[in-house]
Amino acid sequence: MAKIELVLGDITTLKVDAIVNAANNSLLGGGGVDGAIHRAAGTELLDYCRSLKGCETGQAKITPGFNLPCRYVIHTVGPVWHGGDKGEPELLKSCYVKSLELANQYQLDTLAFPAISCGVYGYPAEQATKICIRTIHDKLNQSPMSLQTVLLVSFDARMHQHYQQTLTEFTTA
Ligand code: AR6
Repeated sequence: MAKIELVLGDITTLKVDAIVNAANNSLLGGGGVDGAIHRAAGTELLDYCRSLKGCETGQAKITPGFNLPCRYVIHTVGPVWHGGDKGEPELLKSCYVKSLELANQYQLDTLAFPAISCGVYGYPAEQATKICIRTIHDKLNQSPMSLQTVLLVSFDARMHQHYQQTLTEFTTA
């Protein structure tokens, strides 16, 4: 049975099969985790991303990791938070589902997610972590998946605490 683990740190340093990027629709880089991934991967990633012609919100596309220690980067585009009644929960869920499906398609063992939409895009952390953990748990249980370990990576202690609380609530419910 695949496991979900929480990590506090920089996702670009992880030696996993793939890391997920919280990108924007252009897939041509930006700030936050997207900027960190492009800086660490090198300009080859940007060149490759140009050929992908962007990505819809809630969808995901895969690229090599180039200079990163991971083999692949799965780029997904989270929703911008507009109060929660503009389809944000469904779109955020879709980011996790599509990323997991790509990982399975590539027969990956280990995948690391940042807190998609929880930075610049303003998704409330408590609500986002619930969607994240529920979706990953259900997906890992529903279908045969190659994935053995899914890491949920937080860049700061506050986000990490949200994940810890949500995971505890989820496993004791
Ligand atoms: N490792 C792990 N997590 C990180 C890292 C890192 N190196 N750096 C930041 N985070 P954000 P979004 C956390 O803003 O909200 C970009 O400009 C961060 O603390 O990166 O989906 C894109 O191009 C937060 O908890 O992504 C888009 O335009 C989480 O990653 C836009 O931001 C997500 O924050 C996407 O916004």
